[in-house]
Amino acid sequence: MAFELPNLPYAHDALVDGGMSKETLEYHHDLHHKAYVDNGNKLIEGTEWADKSMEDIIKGTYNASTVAQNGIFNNISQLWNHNQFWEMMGPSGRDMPSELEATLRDSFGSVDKFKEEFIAAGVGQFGSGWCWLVRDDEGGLKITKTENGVNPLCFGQTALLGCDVWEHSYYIDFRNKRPAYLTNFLDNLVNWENVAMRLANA
Ligand code: MN3
Repeated sequence: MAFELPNLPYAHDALVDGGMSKETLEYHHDLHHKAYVDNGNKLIEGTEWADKSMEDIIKGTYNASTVAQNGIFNNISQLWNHNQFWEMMGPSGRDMPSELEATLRDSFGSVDKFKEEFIAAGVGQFGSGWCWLVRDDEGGLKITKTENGVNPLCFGQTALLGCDVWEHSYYIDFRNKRPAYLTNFLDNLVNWENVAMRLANA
């Protein structure tokens, strides 16, 4: 069965107050994300992956040795990444649940330290990719960065929060200022309730 482009969980202009424009979401969701869906569907058609879950495809094609498998990985992992990304954001003005705040304090020393490390990972990712807050298989929280479409599923980790640092994610609103985009993401865009829910379900 073919994968579908999910609707955004909010209106295209819902994040404007949080610093992400309607134009960014129109390009990023309606065009970039859709292209991953369309290309991914085309590439898996008639292959062993045609009726597999996104998760199985991502784990099964990560670091594969053929160009065809790499193409499937790139598109299906980016499809999955963006499905998570929209859910991880929301209209601004919502507080971090206190349990999550306590967990971040225990893991990183303080919420500010967590933010510093997350931003440093995103800034330090050379070229296209993502930075993540993950829960590893031993239950610890850590911050990682990945290139291109690679994501925490590839390493058996649970994605709690991820930020897209491909230029298409920030060039309309922040031009070349990736650090400002990352700071704004954490301060004004993250849906912390979604992060807390992912942690509770991990
Ligand atoms: Mn993107």
